[in-house]
Amino acid sequence: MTTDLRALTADLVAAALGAYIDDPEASAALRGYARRLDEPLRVALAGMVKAGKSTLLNAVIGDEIAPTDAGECTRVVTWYRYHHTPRITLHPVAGTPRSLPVRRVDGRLVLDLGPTPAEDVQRLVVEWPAAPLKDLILIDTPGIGSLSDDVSERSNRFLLPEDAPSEADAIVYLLRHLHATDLTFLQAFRDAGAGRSATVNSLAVLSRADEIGAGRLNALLSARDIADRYRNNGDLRALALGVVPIAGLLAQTARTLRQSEYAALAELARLGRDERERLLVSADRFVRSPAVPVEPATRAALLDRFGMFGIRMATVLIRGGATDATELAHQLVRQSGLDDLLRTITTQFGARAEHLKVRTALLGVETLLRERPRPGTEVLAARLERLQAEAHEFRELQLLALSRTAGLGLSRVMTAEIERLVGGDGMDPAVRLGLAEDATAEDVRTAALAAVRKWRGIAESPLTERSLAEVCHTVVRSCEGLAAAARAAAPGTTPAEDPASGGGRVVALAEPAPAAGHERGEQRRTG
Ligand SMILES: Nc1nc2c(ncn2[C@@H]2O[C@H](COP(=O)(O)OP(=O)(O)O)[C@@H](O)[C@H]2O)c(=O)[nH]1
Ligand SMILES: [Mg+2]
Repeated sequence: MTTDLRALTADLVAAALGAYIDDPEASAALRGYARRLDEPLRVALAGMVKAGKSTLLNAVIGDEIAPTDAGECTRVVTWYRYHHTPRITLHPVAGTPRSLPVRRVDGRLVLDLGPTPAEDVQRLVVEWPAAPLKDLILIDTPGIGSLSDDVSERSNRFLLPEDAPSEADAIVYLLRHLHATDLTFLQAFRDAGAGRSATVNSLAVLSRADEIGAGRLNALLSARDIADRYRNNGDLRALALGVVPIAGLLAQTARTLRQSEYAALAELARLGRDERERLLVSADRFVRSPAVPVEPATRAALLDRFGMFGIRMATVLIRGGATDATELAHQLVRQSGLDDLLRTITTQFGARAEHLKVRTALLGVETLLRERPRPGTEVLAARLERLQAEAHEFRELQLLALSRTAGLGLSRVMTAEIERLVGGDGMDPAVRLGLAEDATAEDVRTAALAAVRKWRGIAESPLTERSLAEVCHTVVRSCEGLAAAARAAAPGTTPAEDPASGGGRVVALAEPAPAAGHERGEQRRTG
């Protein structure tokens, strides 16, 4: 089904290219949409200045290739894509692209724009042989902040162009405290993709989570509580598919941990508990205290790479049995929240990558047809409309968006179930059906058929309003798809029972929706 949708979309883009072949700008855009369909999903990291975007990007890639903190480069939109050898290319606003040298200082990649001021750079493209980039194109964006600022304007122009779909198919939005600016931006990003295929394709990250508890070991737990509160907050809930806390600096350091750092931390871990705690009272005390078996310069370097929270966590883990650098790195990554984040990215974006890419391409064609109609393009517009209306994946996304924004006017329980069934908690069939992770294909099929009966029963009840019946039909289609896929996955099971034969039970309908404060199924597991 998805392959069909993608092939149909590619055909439509090709047909549009035929119609606009003498319009260089339009045909360049269309060729771009065609190429995008074949490339990995584009995920942009966005958020206010110093939210920790570049640090998180390094953590995901597992290498320090995105510049952090100040510097000209952090004012430029930078793309990270897979290539078997490292390559950096500067694309100026005007003129031909040029290569930049690949140079590291102290393990960190240095992006030097040379004589070109940041204003004149359209984008930097860093191609890197890092496995995670095979599945995702990551885009680091300058901070969003005050609207008058030229840096944030650049991000806005890139992520929210006025006359084309966004260059990013989805965003990971980092925030430290929920700020009005964050909500305004997320709203604009969602509305930029509005129209027929309106959907929610942002994931929020509560970043720098270690700072929440002033370096205490339970900082991540507090962060998780805050993330849960945000997740249930009406405003953010309507704009993001989830809220995941992360200690990005710790994740970055863990993914690039050096043997010498392990050795120094092991030395600190050997100190008595009281002595260690006295040392970790403040950053200043940590670096300056005399008579510590680790040199002050080494301590300062550890502080820079780990932060106080990371040092405390690492020494505790070493004392708890992390006996080498590999094991420590592994445990720190888990503690940082990176595993949870990657899992959420995979379930929310990875499994939907095809739909999100198709959606971008269709939005592009739609904009073009609207802004530059020509004799003969009505046929294309009709084809586009049919595709958007018929593709079930889009109906699911629309339903999810409707539920998250206007609401469905149903009880919490029913709303949560509908969202789950159409993939709001992740696209895994067991998750969608509320089954345990190790559910067999037969379990999935049985549950899917039961859901088909239930929702068809509701749809057909004379008490059900038409708008709700439409919602139910979408849910039924989703469940039929899940049942069919499970049947294909488990050949040799009994022939499918006909879901049409099931007389559904009518359940209580349309309790008034609660104003806010949704309790939703926990979609993450703590590592
Ligand atoms: N304590 C702590 N500091 C962080 C974390 N993530 C980033 N930082 C620091 O915050 C500053 C800004 O980070 P950066 O990634 O450049 O933010 P960006 O402007 O959003 O790209 C840097 O000094 C980072 O070391 C984190 O998880 N914990
Ligand atoms: Mg940055």
